[in-house]
Amino acid sequence: MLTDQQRQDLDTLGYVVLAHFLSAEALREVTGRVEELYALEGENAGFEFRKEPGARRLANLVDKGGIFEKLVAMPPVLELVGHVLGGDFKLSSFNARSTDPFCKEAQPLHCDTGALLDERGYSVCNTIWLLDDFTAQNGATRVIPGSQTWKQLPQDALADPAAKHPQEVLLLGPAGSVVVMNTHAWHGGTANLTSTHRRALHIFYCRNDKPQQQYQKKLLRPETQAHLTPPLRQLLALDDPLNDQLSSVGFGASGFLK
Ligand SMILES: O=C(O)CCC(=O)C(=O)O
Repeated sequence: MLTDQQRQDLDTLGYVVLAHFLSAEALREVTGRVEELYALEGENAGFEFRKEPGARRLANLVDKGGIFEKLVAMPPVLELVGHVLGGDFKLSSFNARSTDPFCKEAQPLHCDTGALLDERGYSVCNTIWLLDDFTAQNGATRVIPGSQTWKQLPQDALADPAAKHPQEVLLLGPAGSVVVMNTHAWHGGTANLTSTHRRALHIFYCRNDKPQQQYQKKLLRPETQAHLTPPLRQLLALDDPLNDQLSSVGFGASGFLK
């Protein structure tokens, strides 16, 4: 059950931090699989979505391990996402992002998929799963609290969206925590001043009337699709004709944002 404080934080700040959400064992399993995938995929890692200078990326994670199928459908997280998006949402994409050691560049502030609050309300909500402690030195995500209501994109409002912003707050917390964030709020990764990677998962949800950032039906192998439970098929919009129409056109037949 959502607490009043969580509701209020999502409504006013735009985010909630669930500290130590994953057990130590689950965190080890997830981190182990993520490192295995970085090693296996090598130069190709992230190709289903995009590559990014200064960071390692993985994409299409529902297809890459049973542990990830569990993470997309965690009831306490879905309840918080549902508070932002209403009852009517689906998985948009599932990625990993790991800021490189000594990566000097902060990401520009952005809203996910460039989406603005519309007449139906909010349409995008991301969840950031901390696989390492997020500290003030290692590239923690920054967010401008309250900016989810501004109906303006940072690239249109700021001379330099990559510059430090006077209202920015760093999302800090121990490994195993999850941040649920209304990603109409301006946010982005920051520079990593340390000698180790800063690793995270991004499980991203969107309202059902929007295209998926990664078209699950196209990206998931048939053998993965065959064993998914009906609730998971629904969350991934595998049997939703509206999603087929939106996602194959919205982000291209290959299923990822160009
Ligand atoms: O990994 C992070 O700290 C945030 C990344 C992000 O916002 C993005 O890649 O769109």
